[in-house]
Amino acid sequence: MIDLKKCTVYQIYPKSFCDSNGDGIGDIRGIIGKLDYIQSLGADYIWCTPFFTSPLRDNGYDVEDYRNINPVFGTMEDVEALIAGAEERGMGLMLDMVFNHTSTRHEWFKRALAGEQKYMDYYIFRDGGPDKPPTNWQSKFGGPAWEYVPSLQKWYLHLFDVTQADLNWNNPEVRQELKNIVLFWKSKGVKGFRFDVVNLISKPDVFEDDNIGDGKRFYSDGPRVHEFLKELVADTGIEDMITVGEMSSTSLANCLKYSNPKEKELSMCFNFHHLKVDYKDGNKWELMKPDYRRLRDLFAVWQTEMERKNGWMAVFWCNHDQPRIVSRFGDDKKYWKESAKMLATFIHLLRGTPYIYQGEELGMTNAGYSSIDEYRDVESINYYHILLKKGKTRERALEILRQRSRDNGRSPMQWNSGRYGGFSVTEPWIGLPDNYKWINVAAEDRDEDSILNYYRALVELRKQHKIIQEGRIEFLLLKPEEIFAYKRVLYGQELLVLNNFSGKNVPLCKPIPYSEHSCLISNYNQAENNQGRAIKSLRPYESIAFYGKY
Ligand code: TEU
Ligand code: CA
Repeated sequence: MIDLKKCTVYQIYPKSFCDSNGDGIGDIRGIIGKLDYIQSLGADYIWCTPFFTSPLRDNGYDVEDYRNINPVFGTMEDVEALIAGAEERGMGLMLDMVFNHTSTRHEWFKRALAGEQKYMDYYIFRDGGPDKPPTNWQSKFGGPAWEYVPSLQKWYLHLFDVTQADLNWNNPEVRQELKNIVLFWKSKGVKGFRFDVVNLISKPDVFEDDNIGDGKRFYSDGPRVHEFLKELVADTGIEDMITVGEMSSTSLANCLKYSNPKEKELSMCFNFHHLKVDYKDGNKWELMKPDYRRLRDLFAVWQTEMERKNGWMAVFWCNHDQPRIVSRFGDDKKYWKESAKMLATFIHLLRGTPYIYQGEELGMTNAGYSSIDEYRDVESINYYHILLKKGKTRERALEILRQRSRDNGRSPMQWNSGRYGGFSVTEPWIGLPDNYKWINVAAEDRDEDSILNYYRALVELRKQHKIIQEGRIEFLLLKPEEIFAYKRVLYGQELLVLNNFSGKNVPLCKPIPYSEHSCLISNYNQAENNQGRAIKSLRPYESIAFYGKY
């Protein structure tokens, strides 16, 4: 059985990682060429977002064939070489299983559309006239969650894009098909799985209008979700592999259940509550400054409850759906380096399994696209038009996208200061910011003080210290609220982690004794600490972790 507590996962978005054949699109051979780099970070697992056959309406989250590789990304041989190459370097590959929905180009859906009853039962079709969808639910990408099929005189459910039809998990045949897909990849030597929006798979028995929301309260953590997960895991024998469920609008109580080893569901879950603290009234498309107090409280509650009830968390700031963290909760200008390192320290010393999303380890920033033509993401483009319709000016709508678009996390990986950041020899499918000239792997690799080398140090610390892997967690809700402080405790040892989430000098309510040998890691030179033997305040975005025995 693997020891999750020691592990760090590196996430790759293949389309934007490295282009090996000069078509402007990242591919699997590109990843293979960078395995030494990933190993140099100390990663134990690589989670690759989907590269299966797909029309790429949603960049691969619209799967047409779960057992074949999209030619744009490579071949099955390439994937086998990737698995083997990772293995040689002591890393395991985790694949992304998109099981809530398929592309409408999937064979099953085509046969459903042709009226084959067996396959209609694979999806969620409901009768009704063309004028009124079965419920008023909204798609996560904007617009109604139902699409009418005139030839069948029925509607089908799609919680995401209209080309992503939701599967009917109540049908045992569907569950069997999905288990077979997991078994197929397991037999290829894949070491773990990420399950896409897996808490949405169980829909209610009765479909009713949601008069207070978009419908999510009826299908998030739905009635049979735990049963379905237990069955999937048991019947595919993956309980000892690393598995992570992506949970959309979930609850702490449900995540405790998904991740408690006794339940034999998943190793851990992603939740997104901490990445909504800058949504105004919960709306992603209304800008607001981050509410740091709420951010800190959320971590405090989730971390302590997860420990108390034996759950396990994936801890992370970034992924392919999120803006870049240094631009969001840090400062990507004046305190770029300090804030990127501070945000990293905070996450990597928590209780849980840390995830690093490609480029995060360099302090990559939001992309800064200035025209709608530069965007590629279906959600961003849909919402741009929705925002205009709601009366926002073009400038305002673009400002909102500049901060909120998923494309911020999808600009090409910045490898060097050469043309296109070394990502490709031709113009990439999506643009990259000018800062690739100094924010890139080559430059940071040779700079001892770089964000990249700081991430390497953090990953190594987790491997070295049991207290980081297993220590109990205790949040210190100090004043002011920009100070995020916690302790990890393990048999007479203590690790104290202090982080300043602001660009100001912040006095601590009580001085912390300091000695040089107790400092495990910091983003400032502590020797020049002006306060002598005690820390009385933290500098802008300062982060420091002390280790001691008592
Ligand atoms: O994302 C699920 C999801 O709901 C979001 O993170 C979504 O991008 C956000 O709510 C929009 O505001 C997963 C994948 O990570 C994402 O890339 C896919 O588009 C989505 O599922 C559908 O498969
Ligand atoms: Ca390519």
